[in-house]
Amino acid sequence: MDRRSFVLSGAAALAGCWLPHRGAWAPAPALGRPHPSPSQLAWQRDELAMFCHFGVNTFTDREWGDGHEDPAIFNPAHCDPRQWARAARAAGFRAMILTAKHHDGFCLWPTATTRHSVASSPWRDGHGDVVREFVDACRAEGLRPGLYLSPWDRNNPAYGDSPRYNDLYCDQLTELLTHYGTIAEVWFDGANGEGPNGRKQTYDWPRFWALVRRLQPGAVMFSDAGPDIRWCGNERGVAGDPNWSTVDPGAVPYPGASGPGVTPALQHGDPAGPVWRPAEADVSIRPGWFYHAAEDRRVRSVESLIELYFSSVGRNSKLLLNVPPTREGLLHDVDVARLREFRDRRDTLFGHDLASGARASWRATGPRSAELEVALDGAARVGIARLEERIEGGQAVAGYTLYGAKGGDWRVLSRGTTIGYAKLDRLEPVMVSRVRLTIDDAVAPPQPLTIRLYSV
Ligand code: FUL
Repeated sequence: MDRRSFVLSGAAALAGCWLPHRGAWAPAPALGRPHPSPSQLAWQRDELAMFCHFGVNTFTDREWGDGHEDPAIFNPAHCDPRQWARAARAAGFRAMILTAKHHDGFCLWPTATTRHSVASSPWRDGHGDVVREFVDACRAEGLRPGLYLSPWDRNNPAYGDSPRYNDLYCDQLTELLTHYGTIAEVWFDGANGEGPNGRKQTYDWPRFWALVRRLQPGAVMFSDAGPDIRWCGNERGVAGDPNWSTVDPGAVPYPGASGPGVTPALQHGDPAGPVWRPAEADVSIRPGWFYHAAEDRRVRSVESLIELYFSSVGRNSKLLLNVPPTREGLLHDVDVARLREFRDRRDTLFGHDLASGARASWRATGPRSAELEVALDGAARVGIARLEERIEGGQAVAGYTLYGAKGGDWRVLSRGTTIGYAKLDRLEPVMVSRVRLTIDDAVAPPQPLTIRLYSV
């Protein structure tokens, strides 16, 4: 057995394997229905993560660098990842992900793999390490750190020379995953463009994934094709409805796969899918991913951020909201203020659960149906419902109806398909003293779930 198949088989035993006949990665078989691993559960419970796109593009005012940038341009005067982390924490975010390398190939840590890095920049006299400051800041503020390492590299001469570049990419992953403590999420972009020589690269995904699994067994890996977390299929922060956390791994076999079935598979998952791979919804607080001064007046409004919360967390997904540092190396005041307002608005909306402590009764009404009735402490005006399945055992609900009553007459408040970790429904505001949730359709016997109710 050569080194590579040894690594692969080791990782397969730990957490999954490559299925050559399907061209897809599958996790180790779990007992019973697909359900989240402890790392996937922790990922989902974060609900909110902040994305930080930072690098040479910040200084060139571009979105995609071409790899010819002079490292001398990277010189943030007041680089302070602690300020980023404080703003994230104050806004209720629980994780943060940094672009350690974007498509331009410039590395934000002093890598031994290339000179195209902070070590060749004037920042901190070439002795700086953004990744180090970033992970330290995350830990100081109680956030779980994640790293984005773009496979597409428009600077490195090895790109397009597939085995050589795959080795180099693995070396970069190894540096990032062995020098900086525990990493919660590794973010793989599916972009696969031409390298400096105009050649295209064939990525060795099974090898990359097995390496991450071996070096950071507790990290979740994100990409179009997981293996742990899938892309939601758009960069607008909108998860599908329905949104199953289970997938058929053959539907999106590798990152960057295209075809008519790919976007629906990413958006909706598959109720019959044998693999647990929940969707992450990434979107930027500004039009671009990188900071551009011209966009200072185009930062999303608090209403828009609340919409994103409903279309991501409220649809069984997780919101990865990009807030890009400026050329100073700080989050802009406008963005910081908006994050704070986002938190305040959520506190106002979700601060008081009218159903908390209420009497609830649950009964199965058939093999795939059930009913939950909640009696409130008197009548209350409700405007939002949050429904939650206990996903530790998997996801079951495929169709539901929520009813409310004040006296004897029940009226429909909302109808939906999937619930999963959380489903948020906006309701026509109405006075109710009792609510009833009927599970009308499910892919497995439904388990007792939770209803939270809020006024507006
Ligand atoms: C995309 C990249 O091309 C964008 O620049 C950005 O990093 C986004 C999150 O992913 O695929």
